[in-house]
Amino acid sequence: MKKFYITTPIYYVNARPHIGHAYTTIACDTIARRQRMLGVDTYFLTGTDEHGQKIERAAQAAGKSPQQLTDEVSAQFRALWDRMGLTYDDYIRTTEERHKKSVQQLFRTIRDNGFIYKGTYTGQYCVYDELYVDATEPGAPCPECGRPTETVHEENYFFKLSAFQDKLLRLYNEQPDFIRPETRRNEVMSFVRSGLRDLSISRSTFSWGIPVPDDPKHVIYVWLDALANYITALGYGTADDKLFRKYWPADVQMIGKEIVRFHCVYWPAFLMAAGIPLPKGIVAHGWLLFEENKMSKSRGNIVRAETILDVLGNDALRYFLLREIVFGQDGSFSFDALVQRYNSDLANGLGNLASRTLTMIARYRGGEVPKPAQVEDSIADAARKVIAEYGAAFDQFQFSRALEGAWGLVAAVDKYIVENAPWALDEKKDETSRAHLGTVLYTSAEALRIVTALAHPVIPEATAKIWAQLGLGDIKKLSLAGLQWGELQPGTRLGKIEPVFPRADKSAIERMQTMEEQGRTAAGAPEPKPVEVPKVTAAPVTPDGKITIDDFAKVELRVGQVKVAERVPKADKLLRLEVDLGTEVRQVVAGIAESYAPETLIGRKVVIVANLAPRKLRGLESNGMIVAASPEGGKAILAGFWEDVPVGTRLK
Ligand code: ME8
Repeated sequence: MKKFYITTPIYYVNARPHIGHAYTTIACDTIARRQRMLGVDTYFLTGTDEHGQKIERAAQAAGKSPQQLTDEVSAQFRALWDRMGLTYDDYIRTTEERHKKSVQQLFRTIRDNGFIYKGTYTGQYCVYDELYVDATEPGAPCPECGRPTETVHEENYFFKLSAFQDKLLRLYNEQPDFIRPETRRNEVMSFVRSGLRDLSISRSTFSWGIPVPDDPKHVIYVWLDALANYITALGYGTADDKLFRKYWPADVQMIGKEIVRFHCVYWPAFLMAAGIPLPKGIVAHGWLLFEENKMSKSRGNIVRAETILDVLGNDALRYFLLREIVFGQDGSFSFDALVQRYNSDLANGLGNLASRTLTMIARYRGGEVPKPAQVEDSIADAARKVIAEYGAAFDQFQFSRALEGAWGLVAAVDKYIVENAPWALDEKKDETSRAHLGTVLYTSAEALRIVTALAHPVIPEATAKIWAQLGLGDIKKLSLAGLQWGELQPGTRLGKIEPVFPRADKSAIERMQTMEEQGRTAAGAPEPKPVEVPKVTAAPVTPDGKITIDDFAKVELRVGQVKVAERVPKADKLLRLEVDLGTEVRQVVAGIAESYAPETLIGRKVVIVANLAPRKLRGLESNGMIVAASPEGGKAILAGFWEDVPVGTRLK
């Protein structure tokens, strides 16, 4: 039996899931479902990435232990995937014992094969991307995210990445499908051609990670730890490795485009060094944008899947993401577009075709599929073409094209029904009209069956209902392998007819927008944090992790006086302030609305981080940050002075 192994990235647990994560996971789920329907022995893996400095710091900031934070957020991801009915076969957490042991085994194997040595790393590191950055300047911006890098000076274990430059280039040349799409492949090839340096693969200045075997002062670099999940989940390097032997190498490893380098350079190099076969292909999709930016927890411009599930349901989210976005490219999300697509393709499209076809069979033929007098070649040929092209497009990850084709058939049948006017045929009562009516009803029902079967991996809930309404029983039993025109048996008795996609009105958009606004400001939400201690951690560090006085001096703290304070509409926690700094009046957006009524702040002297890069919160530009104590679980308390102090005075 053919096997198929598909993986998603494992998601960081520093914030809750959003529809960007759902996008990758839904795409993989859809592919996995289709493979299973084709009779292929399929294994689908997802999970969470729980180690590293970024998670350790997120836990600190949340006043939790790293384990506590990771347990909570990993469970949130999993609960959401379960609510969405995602059919993953295993959910790996990198803090699990099985993973740790297996990663250590991988490390040992690479070391025994001579690709690991000890050295000293001095250079820049981006904690946000957990990336060693090729820059010499302390605080140099990360080339990936633009955040200031931190200087790391540590004794580390190094991986001989430089030994793999030629082998990797050979791989990309000999196996062009190793990286898809082509644009990503070209980027990776030029990166590798420009030369590969050895890679530090351990850290020793924090402890939230997997200890290096035989040298537990070091923890394994989080990307080596994380990438290994794809094989540790299968039991690699343990006594029980039957899944590894059965399913590895992976057939498809799906990722977002920002983590291509890790998956297409480091990952195959680690595997080559360990003598493990390489995955057949890494597939990188584009970004989901919201309000013109990449949707991301750090920007705070996220949309939660739960909102869409509550208002329009699971299938609406799945269909929208796969139909609207050209896979591989960036695509914008908006509630307007979601509702429009839902109404046009699901409510008025498939939903309407199902209800009119089934209702007519119920009304004109007592709920029994009639025998057609002839095969309607125009529709049958169109259906055959769709079946062939749908599979081919799917295999190329062109979900949007596949669905467009299938919905082309929906439109063709709609037109066919209108042109043949079954309601008029029913009125005529003569034998020819009766036979013709049988043909029209059968043809419509058979086309509906085919679209339903093809669309099942994408919109599993509604298609299961339509399938049962067509009298075909449990769609899970359907094999896609032999799907062809004419299999619908005349005489099949329909099931109970119920609408599957009720039309959404304008209020759906408003409801979702309001839910998102509330969700963003609700407890536990990753509210953009205008109230926090200055990010001195982002400044360069000395070898023992302390910053120098020069580094602290980079943070410009000044006394300001609040001139204007008002609530930000629909944001429970935010206030918009105008703060006089002596030389200018600045707009600052601060998350202190729960602690202070706006009117109590007018005239108050506060501490402002004056040289913070501007950022937007709820569309308002915030030029600086107000300093406050943020007690765990409590409300923010503004820093202030007992004595009077002139506006604009610098704190140092
Ligand atoms: O990078 N648009 O985890 P992560 C599309 N732990 N996809 C998006 C997206 C968006 N706006 N935002 C997130 C990590 N994603 C590492 C991976 S793998 C060994 C370790 C999806 O939580 C997309 O798949 O930052 C992206 O690659 C992934 O989530 C990043 O999730």
